[in-house]
Amino acid sequence: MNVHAPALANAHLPDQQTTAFAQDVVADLAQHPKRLSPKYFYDATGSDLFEAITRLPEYYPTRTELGILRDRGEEIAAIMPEHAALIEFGAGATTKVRLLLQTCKFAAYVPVDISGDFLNAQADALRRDFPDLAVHPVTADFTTQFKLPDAVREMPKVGFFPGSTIGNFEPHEACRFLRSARDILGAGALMIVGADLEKDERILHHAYNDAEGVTARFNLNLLVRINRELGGNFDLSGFIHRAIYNREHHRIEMHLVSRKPQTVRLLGTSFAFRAGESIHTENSYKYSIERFGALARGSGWKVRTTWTDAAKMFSVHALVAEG
Ligand code: AVI
Repeated sequence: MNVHAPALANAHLPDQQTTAFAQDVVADLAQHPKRLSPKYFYDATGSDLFEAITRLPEYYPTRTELGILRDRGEEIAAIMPEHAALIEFGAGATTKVRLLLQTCKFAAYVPVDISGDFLNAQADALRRDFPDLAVHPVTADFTTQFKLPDAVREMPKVGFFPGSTIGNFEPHEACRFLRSARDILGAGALMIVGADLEKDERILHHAYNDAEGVTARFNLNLLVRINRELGGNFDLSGFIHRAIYNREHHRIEMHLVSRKPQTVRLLGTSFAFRAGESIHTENSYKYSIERFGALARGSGWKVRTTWTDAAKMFSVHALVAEG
């Protein structure tokens, strides 16, 4: 696991989740157009590939968001309540949260993630490095209504959802997630959310069509995973990665496009592909500051402050939960 995509991940699936994976794949490949959920990108290989993506020269979001959190550290610290609990929705690499924990003084940290083993390993490392911080990991799907630990119930709450993972939700899902986060954190809580900004389409194109082909491998790894875990027989050379910017919907779309007519079998079902037919694997929505503000307001939050980098590539929003 890694940076922040893992917010969508459930690597090392227990059996119940393998069944969900199988059901989702069979149902999604039967759709017109065919699709697959981006949450299944993040097996061990997919997580490593995503981490490699975050280091690519073309992929600006990770380093730009880190730069904002670093450069605006004092301003961010200034609006944090005292003795607060920081609740991170999805827990990937701890780079960003470590930065926040260094600049702001939190009493407790609650990382929430579906992968318990991973979470506990991260929690142990944080306890070692921040001995005054109470760390209370919660194993749960952070998009659902999970319960906060009793130990933080009386503390002021600050949510943290970096990485522009919100952009991988459909707008109605993003709204549902923000509403649920507000219900969990309570009125008056703060929430720090990272969101990728709309920008020159060429920059977006290169960020998702990198010269080294790492994003292509990341996308194709979904088929590798289906072959391995669900006994599929996808011919990897029969599909190519395609990422395009959909201007109307303000999103990068990732697809796997069949190079030829072919039939793929998995779990006793056959799926026929026409030449040029695509499997839609991911949307990555890009928000203007105004559209993100509208999303937040429509989901029970008020925008308190928005920070961007000088080139306006990425935004970090501080939201306040309405009563
Ligand atoms: C995790 N998420 C914010 C990434 C994004 O940019 O939407 C996932 C990704 N897909 C391709 N490259 C990176």
